[in-house]
Amino acid sequence: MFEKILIANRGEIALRVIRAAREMGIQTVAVHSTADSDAMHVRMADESVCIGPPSGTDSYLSIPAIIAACEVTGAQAIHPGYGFLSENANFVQIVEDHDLAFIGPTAEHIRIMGDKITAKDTMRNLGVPCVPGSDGGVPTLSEAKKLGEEMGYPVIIKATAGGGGRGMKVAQNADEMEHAFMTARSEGKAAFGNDEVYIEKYLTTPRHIEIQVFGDGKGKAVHLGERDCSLQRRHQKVFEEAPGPSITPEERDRIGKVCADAVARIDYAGAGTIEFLYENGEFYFIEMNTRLQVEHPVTEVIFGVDLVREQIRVAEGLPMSFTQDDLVINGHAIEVRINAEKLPEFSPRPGTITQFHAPGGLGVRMDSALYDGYKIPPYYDSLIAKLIVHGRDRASALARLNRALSELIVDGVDTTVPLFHALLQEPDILSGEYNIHWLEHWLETNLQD
Ligand code: MV4
Repeated sequence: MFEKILIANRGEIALRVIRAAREMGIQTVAVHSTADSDAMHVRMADESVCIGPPSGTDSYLSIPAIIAACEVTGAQAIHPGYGFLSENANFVQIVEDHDLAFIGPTAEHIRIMGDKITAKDTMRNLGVPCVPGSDGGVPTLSEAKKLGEEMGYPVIIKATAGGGGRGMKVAQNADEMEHAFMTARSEGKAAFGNDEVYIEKYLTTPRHIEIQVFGDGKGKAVHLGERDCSLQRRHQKVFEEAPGPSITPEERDRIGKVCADAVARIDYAGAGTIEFLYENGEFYFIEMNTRLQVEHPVTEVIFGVDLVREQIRVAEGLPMSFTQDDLVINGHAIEVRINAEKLPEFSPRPGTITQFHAPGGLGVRMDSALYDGYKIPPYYDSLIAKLIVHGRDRASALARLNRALSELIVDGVDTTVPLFHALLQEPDILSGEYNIHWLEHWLETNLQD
């Protein structure tokens, strides 16, 4: 059993892990940059270690500094949170080489899913439905053009090292192929040092539906349904909900079982998310994320489970504390991401919080590291709070979101809160009829002066 764990992260997700650890009687070590000396995660942890200057590269991404912090404090395991080192296979290898435990999947699983061609090939072989496209990499423009003719346009060219929307180009017709192919390649090369690309049929109006899976690393796995994360701007999610308003219980059971079986067969350990595009009643695998995700709370509240506690248990070699039959959905949950950003450009607005009041009451959860007088540093992500509401059905959750937003006070910086007040007036949001393009289109017609 772990007596002490180190959290290699900051902000609300560091608090999330500290809270789970404390409930398990595990001591916590926070790490922080010099810009985060007064941060809430430092105050809330049992101990803290300064690991470097403000830049994330020199602090939260510094592998030697984090390993040294474990050695100095005697922490036995590392929880990476999301972002930073959470999907860095090399880091996981180094952690294990130092006889420390990584609270997450193996380096090998992270590596497989980090390469999108290998991930897709692995998932297809495990029986997961994928977007039709090239089998593996497409090395030349002439092969790309041949595939375009065979598959029919539009197609999308994706960098194998990409993900989250980077190194992706759509070709609407044969004339656009050369430019799309070359651009995806050079973006892949520039951003990830890998110019390998693959091609898929381009789905024009899908929803983004992701399945939460959880494995014990020993051949057992479960699914915890889906989240609909279609409301995104520039590949940043802004509003997520569970269950997905377009998914039936039969569809959930079917795709959920496919996903749980797939990760069970590879002995996957811990939390994972299998991302799909969903169009005309069909699921098409695109990527797998081998981490706890920002939006995990909507799943936690409808299933009544603590995913971080389960991650820690599995990393200790314990079994999961539930079986598939124990996992029953209760109601509906919505998360909105409150960013310190100025609308309509969503430009980051670091600064001092002059007044903060978190909403509360039945069915309201606020995951945030804010406090009165907190100074949001300019060096990191602009997410400052996640407001999660839970209701007996979708309509109650929407009403509760409206009520909670009206209680919330964040003064001193601009935030994305006005966006959510506006979205709650939209018939398509109230009815759940949106796809991956809805928000960008709405922002163009409603927010640009
Ligand atoms: C696609 C697609 C349409 N067809 N693949 C964007 C991020 C990356 N995770 C995959 N992405 C997409 N892949 C095929 N074959 C459309 C997108 C996409 C998207 C996906 C999910 C949520 C928002 C999106 C916004 C634009 C494009």
